[in-house]
Amino acid sequence: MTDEMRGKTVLVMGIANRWSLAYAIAQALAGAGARLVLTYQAERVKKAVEDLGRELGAAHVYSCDVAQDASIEALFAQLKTDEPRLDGVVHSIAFARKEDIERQFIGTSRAGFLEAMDISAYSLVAVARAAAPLMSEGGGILTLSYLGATRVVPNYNVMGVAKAALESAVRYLASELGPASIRVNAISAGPIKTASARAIKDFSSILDHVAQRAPLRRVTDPAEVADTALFLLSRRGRGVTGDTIFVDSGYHILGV
Ligand code: 0WD
Repeated sequence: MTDEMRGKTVLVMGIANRWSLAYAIAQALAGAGARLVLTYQAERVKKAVEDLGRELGAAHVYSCDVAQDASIEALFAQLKTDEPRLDGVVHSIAFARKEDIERQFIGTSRAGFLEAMDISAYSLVAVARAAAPLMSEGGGILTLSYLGATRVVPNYNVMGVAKAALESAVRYLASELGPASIRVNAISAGPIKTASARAIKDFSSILDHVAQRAPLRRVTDPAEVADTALFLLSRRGRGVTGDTIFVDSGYHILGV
């Protein structure tokens, strides 16, 4: 346990349950002394996230549906009163319609494409815009991506296109927010069994494949993602912005 985040306040968006990557990141941040503010998407997960918030010693737990501008506005209006200074934001949110990731990519519906882009990529832009004025002493914004952004991964489909947009948004945001000392980065995590991942057809065969082929010969542990998140959000990551860092047992370096 360190205290590199002592005195820092971090907003963590995207905990749905104990298996969420955002939960592992929140644990690492709390362990390093950060003050946490958590958000949950909807009533469905409210109680679970409030319970996890208590466990983590979070200062506040609010609702925020990033598909709704009014919900983002309400969250940041509340934060302005409760936590006038933010030092970090974790955006660990993605969504694609099941039918759109199950069928061939060429069959993606217009509405499904837009919805995946809206929630999985545009929401980072909306959240960064709302958070930046509260990051008066600079800080870090972090999102989560996946190899499917730049390579074809079976059944990832429209989500891969959304992750490509997300990684590009990271670069544009980093360029614009850099002068305010706000760094924006992504972690491209290897496949990890979470609720979102289970929605991807044949996900367990992807896990087996990675465990057999990745240079480290194992799948990614959420704690490894969390430690890199801590690095990026702390002073130790102060020279890194606009980047996508792979935490995937090295799988992405392989050709065949
Ligand atoms: O293998 C994996 N699990 C990987 C995940 C590998 C690489 C990247 N990622 C990414 C995901 O694409 C996502 O961006 O990590 C991020 C977190 O995903 P997760 O931890 O794997 O999955 P999960 O625990 O399901 O968290 C994603 C959450 C949603 O959970 P549910 O299960 O309820 O859909 O994103 C949130 C929601 O809590 N979310 C929203 N939050 C606010 N507003 C919205 C929304 N409209 N939609 C989804």
